[in-house]
Amino acid sequence: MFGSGIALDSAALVPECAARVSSQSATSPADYTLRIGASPVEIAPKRILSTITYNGQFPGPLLRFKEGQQVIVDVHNDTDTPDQLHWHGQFVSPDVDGAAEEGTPFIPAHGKRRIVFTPRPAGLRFYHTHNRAGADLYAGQYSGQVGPVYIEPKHEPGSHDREVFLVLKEFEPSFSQGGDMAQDFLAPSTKMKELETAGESSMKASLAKGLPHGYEVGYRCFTINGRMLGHGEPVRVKRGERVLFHVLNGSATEIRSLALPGHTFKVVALDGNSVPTPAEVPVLWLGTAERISAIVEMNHPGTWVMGDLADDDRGHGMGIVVEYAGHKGKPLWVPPKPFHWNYTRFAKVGTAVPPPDETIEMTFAKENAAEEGFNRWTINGAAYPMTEGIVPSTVHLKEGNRYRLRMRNASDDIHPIHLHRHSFELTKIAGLQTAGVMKDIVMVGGYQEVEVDFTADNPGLTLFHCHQQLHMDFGFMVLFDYV
Ligand SMILES: [Cu+2]
Repeated sequence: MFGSGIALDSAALVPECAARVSSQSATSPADYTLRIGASPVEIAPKRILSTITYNGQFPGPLLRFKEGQQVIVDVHNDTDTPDQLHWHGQFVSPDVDGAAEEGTPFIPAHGKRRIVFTPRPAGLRFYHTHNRAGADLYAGQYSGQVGPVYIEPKHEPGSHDREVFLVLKEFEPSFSQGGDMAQDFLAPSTKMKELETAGESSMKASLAKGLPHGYEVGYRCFTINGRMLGHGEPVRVKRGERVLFHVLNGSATEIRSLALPGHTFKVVALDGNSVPTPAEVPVLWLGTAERISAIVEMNHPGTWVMGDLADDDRGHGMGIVVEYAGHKGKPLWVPPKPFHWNYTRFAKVGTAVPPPDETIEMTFAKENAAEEGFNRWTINGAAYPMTEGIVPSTVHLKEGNRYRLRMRNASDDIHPIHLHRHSFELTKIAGLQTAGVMKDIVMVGGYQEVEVDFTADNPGLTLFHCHQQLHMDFGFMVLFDYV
């Protein structure tokens, strides 16, 4: 389904042809223009905050591309800070991908960069800043620099009446010590004893030395499509309609849930990739940067709150009203029955994956409050250096080989783990074998083990990291290269 003749990019063309493409690209008008700049965002009447956005709006504009058809995007940076714009989930070159660690040039402060690439693969992708924020809660993904991308496939399966894009996002962050993140929603729930023992004893030792818990980030306001619950346009539907929701968790740090009382979601794609077994679920769960495409059959007329399961977060705005034609009145929320999120529900049935050419072992660990009160994160004992330049790669790939990443989480946090410029196949989730689900982010549960397989088919520096901003900024990254 991937990597085979979907599109030629300019690098694959013969040299003179490539030169013609790039000279055309230099003079042609851009297909899209994005401007990075400070702007007000009105999340509710008279509730206006100032943040960095794309084109003065939140979320950033929906960019619709056609699979395999080259696009030109001009990015202007009206801020004082050089920026990186990452094309999340796309198979682009390191020069375009938008990660300083891979060597992508910065979009200079008060400058511009023209980006030319061939969008692929089809499906729901997104773009966001890839700047490090560190302790600055106005920077990186704490800002409003998030926008959806939809890459239209060559053949769209037309089993829905219309599409609705939802971008979930928190604002007004602040530091706290200790958090209240949902932990018990993942299935299977199997934990590994040795990971738990390692994590607990390291935490105990740190607290015994008198250190407090490392910083976490909390938020005051919660929005869908930039508006707090009840303050935006409702999703207006008709009975019998089949609405395809494209949901993007644009959070810097949080895991989100979403339910619509009296309705179920038929999940058709995860991270933009069609799943082998579409299945109906009452609740969606999305780690930071995950996307879900799901069809809802509108067969339960009324006025409903589609919102997060956490009462506090929904109460502070994390929801949107769904209103049937002819129905007015106060939107109703009804909590769903307990439900566990299991990626393997959408997997290929009765298939085993072949063994990989090589397995890359990774253990994730937390050094509590080790970095001026922030947790330091390590992969196999090493934290990624917090420097601006490129540091040497520590994982070396051979083109064409199939790799298995065996990820062992020796911390109690859930980590949404992301691989740039490639998709991976989920092959084992907390002890359960699986196949066929293609993603670019996977939540690795506390003290759990997850395995994903990928083919090294896109040469160049490739960043692997936890997508939780506070984790990636404090060591939770590693760079792959091709040898
Ligand atoms: Cu993490």
